[in-house]
Amino acid sequence: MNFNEFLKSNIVILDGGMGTLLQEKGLMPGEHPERWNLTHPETIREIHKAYYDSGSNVISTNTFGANVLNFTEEELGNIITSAYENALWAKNHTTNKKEKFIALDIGPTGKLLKPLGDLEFEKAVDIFKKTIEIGEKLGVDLIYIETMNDSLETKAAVIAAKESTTLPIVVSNAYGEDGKLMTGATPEAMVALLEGMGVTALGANCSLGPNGLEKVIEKLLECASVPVLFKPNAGLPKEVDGKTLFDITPEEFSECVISLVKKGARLIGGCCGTTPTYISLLSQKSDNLLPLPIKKKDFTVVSSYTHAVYFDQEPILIGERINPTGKKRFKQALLEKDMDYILSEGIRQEEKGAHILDVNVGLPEIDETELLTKSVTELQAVLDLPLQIDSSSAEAMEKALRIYNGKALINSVNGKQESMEKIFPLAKKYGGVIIALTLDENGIPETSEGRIRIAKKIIATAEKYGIEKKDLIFDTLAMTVSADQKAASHCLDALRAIKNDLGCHTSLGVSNISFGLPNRDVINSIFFAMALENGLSAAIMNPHSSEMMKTYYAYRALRGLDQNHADYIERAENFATLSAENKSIFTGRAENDLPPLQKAIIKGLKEKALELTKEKIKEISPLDIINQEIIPALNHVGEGFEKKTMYLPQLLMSAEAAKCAFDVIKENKGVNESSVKNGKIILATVKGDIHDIGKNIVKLLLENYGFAVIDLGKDVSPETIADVATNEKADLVGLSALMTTTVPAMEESILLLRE
Ligand code: THG
Repeated sequence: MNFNEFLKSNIVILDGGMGTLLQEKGLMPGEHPERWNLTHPETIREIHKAYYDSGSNVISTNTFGANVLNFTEEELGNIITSAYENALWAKNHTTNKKEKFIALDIGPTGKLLKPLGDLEFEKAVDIFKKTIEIGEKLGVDLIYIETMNDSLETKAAVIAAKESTTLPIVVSNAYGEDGKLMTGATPEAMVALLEGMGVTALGANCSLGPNGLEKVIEKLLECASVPVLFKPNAGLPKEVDGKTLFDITPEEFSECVISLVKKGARLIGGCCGTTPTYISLLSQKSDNLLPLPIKKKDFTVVSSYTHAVYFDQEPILIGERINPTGKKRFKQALLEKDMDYILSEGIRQEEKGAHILDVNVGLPEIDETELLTKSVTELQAVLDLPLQIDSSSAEAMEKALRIYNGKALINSVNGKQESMEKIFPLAKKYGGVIIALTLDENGIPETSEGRIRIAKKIIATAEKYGIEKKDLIFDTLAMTVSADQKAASHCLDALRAIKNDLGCHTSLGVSNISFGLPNRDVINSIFFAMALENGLSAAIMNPHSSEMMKTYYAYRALRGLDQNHADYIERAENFATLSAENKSIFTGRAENDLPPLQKAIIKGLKEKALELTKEKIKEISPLDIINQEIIPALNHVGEGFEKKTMYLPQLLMSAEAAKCAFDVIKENKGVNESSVKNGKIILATVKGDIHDIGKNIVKLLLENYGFAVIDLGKDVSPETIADVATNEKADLVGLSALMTTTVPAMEESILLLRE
């Protein structure tokens, strides 16, 4: 039986922790656990066998950090080969008579991807590919991508797997105390992204222990249509007498995990700190349980790197402003690659209440692929709305969908064979909800019947590509009424029919309806209301139009979508002043009361921060800029981070923008370095660990707050740390590590420092 068949009707028992067991067997601080596949094969075999013996159906190879960042390609081949052989030995020697599988284990690279860190997306894909290709050739049964704490890196790993194998892909993320990934994704966002890419199963591992992850698993079960995995730690690691201990007993552990199996979790096991005893109890307790059926959910959902947007509850506003049509200034910005202009256009629409942003940067004279990719990346660095990628170039569309951090809206496919052949494979590979225009080789049918016929054809063709109806949103084409009196009626009739008869979601480029007429806002907003009444799910519109926003809030109030009319009442006072063409956030104070430089830093706009600092430095002293602008802005972001209204990516982008401001100040000879230094701090990732994300973030922030930071890098020996700390007379030493196996190296460094 293959893994997919087994998964269909069974609760799947995974294995438990590897690292903690290796420490007990003598893995030294700083030693790579993966190397033990070669140097201590018997130990690895015995651990795998112990897990199979205790009832595991799936064991994961000892390859968590087996990638080209940690090992040379030659070493890597040997390590993965022996890791597989060790797993296979255990499979052949266990007393366990159940179905058994071997998963190729893939852990995170330990680096942050651009723009947050310095790892290129495609480089990350290549790193994962090298490992997966070796595993695939050896004959593993599935790919297990685990402990991923960033959505973009997760996506890179899944792309690598999809491009190197047809094996089942199981993905597990590490969620924090706030129920989100380190870089901000909610469980709903991860389900959207991963299901969009067609993974076999998804879930959560590591982190806080079983109870801390309960809510995450419940959320995953609520929105996922694929089996859900649960593989928590035995609590959090503690260092006692040179031993790493975990505080949750096998009894408590299995009780919690089993309670979630009863709610629908299908693949269960343990992570750090769990042993064969834990797995044995899990296995026994699940033996007499029947798996709950996996229920298909019918959600139409897109996501950003932080959150999912569902199309079922409320009308969705898609901002239309990132589009050169009819906008001279925007065209100029595209030609000059003026990213700040494009980003500001995005931020302003977000502030006006758009839920999704359409991104169209197509001009005949530019390299659209390059500019679209760049725009998508940079927009996602400064705002967290899902994007609708709008391009007629298949190449640009593919590149943008590939690096998009989430599940995108795709604008658009139509009923032409050529269009469907181009777009559907992209949506299948990268995920996405597709806007489908009801036109084909014969143009736009006049009647609503004609448009519905095309919609049916699109649904049927999509199905052949494995794309479900729920991932299509139909656009029945708003054409200007100034050219055809009946244009609005035909469009709305078709819209209503598609919503009611085909049960599909709908979208319109509302503002098209008024091209060529005066006072377009009036026509647009009334048409918007008519469309909403006829079943419009989403509108591509101008969020700066007060008429449109009034219509939106009034519609929600009238249709009972606005509890106690709270949103309507909150804005009612301002409806008069919601001017159509508001001032730029940088010149006026239309948006809020923050000064421009602070705002630029908070929003993470580097160029803007640089420019504004250059201007400011002519007016006030460098120290005043730091104290009155930069530090308050950083504090603002820091508070948002604490309150969980802002996430790591925003914090990092702000820190980068602040750095740009500091660079200007440093260049200005008025300040000497020491006048802004608060103290000297040494940072290092401890021996044996290459995961330096945390360290790098702390460094950036400390530098911005005026500390002198000496960064010793990663995989640093206790001796080096102690030497530099003494020689440099440091005020403080900061140590970082990710893996449980490096906890002892942390302790060793601290002991030597104390000495
Ligand atoms: N369906 C889908 N996608 C679409 C459309 C659609 N994308 C493009 C368009 N139609 C929706 N977007 C816009 C963007 C701008 C305008 C109208 C629709 C617009 N611009 C003013 C002009 O051209 O005169 C310029 C405004 C300004 O200068 O500020 O009206 O139907 N799937």
